[in-house]
Amino acid sequence: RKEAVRVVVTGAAGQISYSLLPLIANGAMFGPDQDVILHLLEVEFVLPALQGVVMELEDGSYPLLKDIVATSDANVAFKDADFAILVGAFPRKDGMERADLLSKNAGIFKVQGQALDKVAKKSVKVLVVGNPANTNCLLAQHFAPSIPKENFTALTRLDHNRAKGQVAKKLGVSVRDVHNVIIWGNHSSTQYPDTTVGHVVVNGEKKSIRDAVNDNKYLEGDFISTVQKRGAAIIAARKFSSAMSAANAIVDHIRDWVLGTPEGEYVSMAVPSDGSYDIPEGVIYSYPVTCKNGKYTIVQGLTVSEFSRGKMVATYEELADEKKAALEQLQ
Ligand code: NAX
Repeated sequence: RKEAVRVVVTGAAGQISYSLLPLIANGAMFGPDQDVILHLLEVEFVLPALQGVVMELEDGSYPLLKDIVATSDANVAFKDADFAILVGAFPRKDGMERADLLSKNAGIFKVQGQALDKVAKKSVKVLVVGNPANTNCLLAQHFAPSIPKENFTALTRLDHNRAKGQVAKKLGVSVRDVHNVIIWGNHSSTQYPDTTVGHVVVNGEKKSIRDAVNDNKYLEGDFISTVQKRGAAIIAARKFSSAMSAANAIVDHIRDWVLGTPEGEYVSMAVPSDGSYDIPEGVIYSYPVTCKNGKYTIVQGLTVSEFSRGKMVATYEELADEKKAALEQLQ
């Protein structure tokens, strides 16, 4: 049997984790022959509730779940971690200033970055989910200089899956038939869901999404805003933010990163910008990627229209502003 992987989940008693932990324990993330050890991190006053989650995991009788560590100490949680899924973050409260939110989160991701640096495996793969996810990821990376920069990623797969879902619904096809939608930039309302590259396969025939939908006004208007505002629509309907779909997207992100993407298939991951598509280095930016052998590669050479360029730059500028504000909070 392969050695068990140690998977840290922060915010482990929260609502996303409640949907996520059973998926990790049942093999959806790493496959049916990979044992896992869950390291659950929570703030101290939530530890009693976390014990309830631990009991439920024990009662789940998951054959792949080898052990559980539950703690409020980051240096215990991140010890020897192979994967770190950072879900816990300080939530935005009514009337809270943006600077306040950035400052509260900067504190959290500084501590967790330092703990990763100190005690995690140097090969640890990090996925930040807690908002503002891209900038929180940048902070964790900043405070973990001994871990390769490219190991730090943030979640835009939920946005990617939402975009796919909207195209499928519009065309009355399965999401299985929709390929290579792209999310560029920030996991925020400035993200750019791009359908200029993707295609659909309908009745065995391959067509660009543009041709199949045949309504550019929709694809450059309502489609984009529906995806951008989907999170808010779910909060309005459910009174809680998306959790089931977020957990599912987290599994998709890590599974594809580790086990690879199907030939020719692009997925969206927020990763350190490297100058690709003229987005300057130094932010965590969502790009189309393919994955193989545990590594992601940014898809190169796609044609970018003027419309796309404007949106890609706007979401970059928001990330550059967030970075500046977050770094100021730390001084
Ligand atoms: P919950 O409020 O249900 O859970 C968060 C948990 O994190 C709480 O139990 C809290 O005690 C814990 N926590 C807070 N600070 C912590 C710390 N320093 N260390 C460890 N645990 C800590 O939120 P939930 O609905 O689970 O959402 C979690 C985060 O995901 C939020 O920031 C949310 O905005 C973000 N999301 C990001 C998405 C993405 O696509 N990137 C989509 C879903 C979600 O909105």
